[in-house]
Amino acid sequence: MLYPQQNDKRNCLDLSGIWDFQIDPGEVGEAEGWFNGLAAARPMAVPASWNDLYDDLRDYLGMAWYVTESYIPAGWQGEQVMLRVGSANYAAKVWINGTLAGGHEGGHLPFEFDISGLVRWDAPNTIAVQVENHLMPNRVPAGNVEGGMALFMRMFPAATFDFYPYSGLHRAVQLYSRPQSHIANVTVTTDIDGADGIVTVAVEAEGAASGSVRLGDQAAALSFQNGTAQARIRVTNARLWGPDDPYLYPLTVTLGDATSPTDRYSLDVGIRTIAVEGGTILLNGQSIFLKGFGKHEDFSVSGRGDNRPVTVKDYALLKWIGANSYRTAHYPYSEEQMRMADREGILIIDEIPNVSLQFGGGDEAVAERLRMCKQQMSELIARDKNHPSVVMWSIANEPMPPDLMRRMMGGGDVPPVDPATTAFFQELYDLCRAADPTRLVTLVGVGGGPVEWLASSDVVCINRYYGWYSQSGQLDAGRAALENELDSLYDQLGKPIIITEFGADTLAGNHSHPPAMWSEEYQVEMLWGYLDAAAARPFLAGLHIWNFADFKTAQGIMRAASMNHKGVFTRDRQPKMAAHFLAERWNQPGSDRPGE
Ligand code: GCB
Repeated sequence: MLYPQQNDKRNCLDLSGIWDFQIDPGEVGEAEGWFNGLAAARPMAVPASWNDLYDDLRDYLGMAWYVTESYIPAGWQGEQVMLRVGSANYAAKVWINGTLAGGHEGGHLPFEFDISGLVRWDAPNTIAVQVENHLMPNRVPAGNVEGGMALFMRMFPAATFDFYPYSGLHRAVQLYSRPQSHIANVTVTTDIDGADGIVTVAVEAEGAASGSVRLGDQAAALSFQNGTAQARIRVTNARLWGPDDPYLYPLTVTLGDATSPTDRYSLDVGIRTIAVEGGTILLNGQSIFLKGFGKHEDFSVSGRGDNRPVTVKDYALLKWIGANSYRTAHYPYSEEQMRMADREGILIIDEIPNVSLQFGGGDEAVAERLRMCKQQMSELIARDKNHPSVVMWSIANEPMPPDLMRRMMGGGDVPPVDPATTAFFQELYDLCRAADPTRLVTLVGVGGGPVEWLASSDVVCINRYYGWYSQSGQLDAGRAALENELDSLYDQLGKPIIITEFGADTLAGNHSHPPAMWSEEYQVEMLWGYLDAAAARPFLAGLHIWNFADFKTAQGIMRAASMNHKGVFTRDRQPKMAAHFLAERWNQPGSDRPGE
């Protein structure tokens, strides 16, 4: 799905602003025609989570309605008029002037409808979106899961994941127009041949016979058959995209001939390759070490709503601290963030919200979860496939085998995991490789989780909390256990390893000598131990600290003040002591790969 854009053939109208809003706990709105207008509306910001804007909404996750009105410019008559929602968490339905346009499930990916047949030209159009975010065991991510870790964590609301289940229209709602004969899809892949870059552009179009592609100062013709065409452009002495030089070539696809084009679409192309060789990740054929964080889209007041000042600030802080990458834990981030990553040279591990998956509830329930995982994975690849920053797809974060507690305790032989669970993930690995053979695929494994689930990964990604959840308060013992496990994992799998999470809850301003848990000193010491352990192991291909910034969680005994405090920055983006230490270390070239 193409990101809407304004040019001489296409128009966009961003509906961000203050909408009418009303909760519908009895779920009567559809029968009562709330899509025509709300009887007891209060103002609501779009984009934003609704939870932190009114006292009574903090833990409200049920159904709610958003309504606004907009004229559609007269100049769009005769064009295809689309309505696009950037993110509605979790399920949504859209009405235009009282008629249902469509619905969508899954909280963090865009969806759009052709509403040409539903619009009025002589009066404002009523646009209504119904959103609900019930926590349910078969959703992805799941909530209200009985037993297991949920029993132990006792979170309120009952999320089965460690971040607040923010609800609402989290990204912009836009109207846009495109010509009847239009570019429907563009897929760009890049390769390197000696000093040259090879850029392949596959285009899907409706109602077009011919067109062209321009990349920088080169052009190639497109000739459509059954709606598809392809061009291949060789860029001599290509300037390759990477963290040190995130160079982007401007690409424009045009339909029709150059003198009277019918449609146009532009995007930026980074020429780069990503691959794995033994224990090393290769970006453009050169070894690269991923330094960075697991993040969240989270900020006070706006919740999970797209917050552009915070986006810009976060990228500035990533640069300041010397990071070159992050993982979109634990769901797809906004398209604006992916565009920033392209521009700033930040490598992305792009994850679907398949977090803390469990296999309970019977075969039908598991099949339903797999269906949702596949849908979200396909939609994510379709959305992000053209971003050079995205180097790896993550199909899951910390899925949980039924015997996880026993595995975590260790000791004794662990029986092999149920092969049906391995097959579940194999379907997702296969889906990614079929949809996008140009990127790496991973599954982010929990401590004690089955090695079988990691075996199909291109890069072994593991979350480890030695020195925090285990060996609590004992950094030396934690480090020894970490080193043992790293060596044994590499022996077994022979693939590059990224520790995608490690960290310690740290209350800013809390100091202790010698270092004790929750103090700034303990966080620094712990992170240092992991950085040193990795530096001594050439097969360690990256370190992502958990987390970039403190973030809100549900309430529970494990989370002081409903926050996860493992940030290296506070929630309002002020540095803890660890941030200064990291900035010094990560900004030294080669500091984490001695000898390179
Ligand atoms: C994890 C999860 C992450 C949590 C983190 C923690 O393993 O992947 O979502 O926030 O641990 O701090 O407990």
